[in-house]
Amino acid sequence: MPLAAIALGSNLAGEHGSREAILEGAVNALNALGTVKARSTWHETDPVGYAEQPRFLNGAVLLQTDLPPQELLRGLLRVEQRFGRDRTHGIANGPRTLDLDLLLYDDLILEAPELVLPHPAMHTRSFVLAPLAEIAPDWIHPLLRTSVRDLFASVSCSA
Ligand code: PH2
Ligand code: MG
Ligand code: MG
Repeated sequence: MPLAAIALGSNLAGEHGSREAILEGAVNALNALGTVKARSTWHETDPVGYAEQPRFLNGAVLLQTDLPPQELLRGLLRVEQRFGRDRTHGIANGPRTLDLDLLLYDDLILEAPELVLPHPAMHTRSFVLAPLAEIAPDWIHPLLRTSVRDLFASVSCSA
């Protein structure tokens, strides 16, 4: 069965609880889309890009799933909505209760309008690679032909 790597992030507590409660709830909700095979610890991170926003709690999970990638993506968007994600207001890349990004899906390379795999920014972001390296250090990025461990080492050096 296919294995997907998913990044989680939250920097807005609210009616759905603290950032940690939201991420824990999201991990539980992911079990409706497949089986969570591994999960990282939560990492407190400074916002990257748009900087005038609260710090993030970031993590990663590995999900074994029967869903094809686009259906999995739709499932992730539904989980984001359930935890109060509102994409109709606010700043792009601004504060959010929950962000779920599909990073990798087996060794699939895909460029569809709604989904690009591997996630085009994953190899540049230590807030993605640090948790992912805890649970999938040997996963080879299918375009860069480099392990997650080595990608993380590269961004750590340049940071
Ligand atoms: N997500 C972003 C933009 N910047 N910074 C951190 N530290 N963590 C994130 O999850 C994050 C970010 C867009 O999705
Ligand atoms: Mg994101
Ligand atoms: Mg996202």
